Amino acid sequence: TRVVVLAGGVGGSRFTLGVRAALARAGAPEATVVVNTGDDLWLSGVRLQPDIDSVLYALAGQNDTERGWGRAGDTERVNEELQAWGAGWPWFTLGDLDLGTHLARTGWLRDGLSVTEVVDRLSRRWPLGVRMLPMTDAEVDTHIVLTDGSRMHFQEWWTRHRATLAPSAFLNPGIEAAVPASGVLEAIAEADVVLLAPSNPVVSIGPILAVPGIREALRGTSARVVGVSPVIGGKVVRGMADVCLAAIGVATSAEAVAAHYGARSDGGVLDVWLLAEEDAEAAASVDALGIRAVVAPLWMTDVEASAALAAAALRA
Ligand code: GDP
Ligand code: FO1
Ligand code: CA
Repeated sequence: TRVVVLAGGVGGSRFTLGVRAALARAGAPEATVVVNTGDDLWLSGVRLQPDIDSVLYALAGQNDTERGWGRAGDTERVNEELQAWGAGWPWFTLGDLDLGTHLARTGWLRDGLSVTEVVDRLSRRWPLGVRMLPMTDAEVDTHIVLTDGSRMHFQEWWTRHRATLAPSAFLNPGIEAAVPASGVLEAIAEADVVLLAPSNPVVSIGPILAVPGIREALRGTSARVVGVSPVIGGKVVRGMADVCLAAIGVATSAEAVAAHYGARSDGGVLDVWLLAEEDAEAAASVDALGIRAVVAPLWMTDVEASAALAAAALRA
């Protein structure tokens, strides 16, 4: 089975760990993971790729599982110096080990490597057991437009303001002219299954689908496209995705997110939608959208649970 996963950071990496385990047990080839780069930013002269790094560190077993971002056991000596200089953002921490990644990445970018080549280099240090691709090589950082018309980078809105300022729109400037990273369209076209991780539908999966060509590739592939709900029992499991959903007029329910992605038979991207036992009563209305609803345990509490979820998605 050739598998492609579309993923954001935390939900995306937990799910990808499960996919890796499930495929290894089945003796299937490594999955290709297409990661959101809308969270990326320049800060203190270095390029950060939070979702890429979350997936990288999680697959390498190097992630800080408590915080949900950055490296396990990291220290903040350089960050203290940056703060003393008044550089960077006082509400955004750059860990020492994490900064090593950013410096390596920024150096390679300045040497002229593409983002795809940089992600490939970052993938070589630890055996990840998946092929990781950025969604695009273009810089299309997500910006938030507030209801008063002012605008800020996604990271300022998310990390500094904890998504408490009401958004009116999410923009990825330049994305209309962006192209998918090398290998993305081919992987989708040649896949047997494409999995939409239970990631933030608006700011993680949204930017991936907004790269011209990716939505069309999902619509055209002979693979089954299977999505996993990030909403369980009418709540997002972790984080502030409900604020993002509300801003684009989508209710925080498994059914509404499925409708937002839409049925492939009806101009959308999904063939199958996995929803939690807690949401089983919504299965009939998901089926009515033209999307086959499959009830599964969606809690990714540990790798075993994630692997069971991934196996259910692959069976579906
Ligand atoms: P981020 O980039 O770090 O925000 O992470 P993602 O976009 O990949 O994923 C965030 C989403 O993951 C949130 O909206 C959560 O609802 C979802 N999520 C986190 N843990 C779980 C879980 O155990 N099960 C499911 N179904 N969704 C989860
Ligand atoms: N999130 C925080 O809440 N505070 C931070 O200081 C912070 C630093 C940081 C540094 C590198 C990185 O890759 C991620 C970091 N994050 C931090 C997480 C990140 O801002 C967001 O949670 C994600 O982009 C949303 O997916
Ligand atoms: Ca993210």
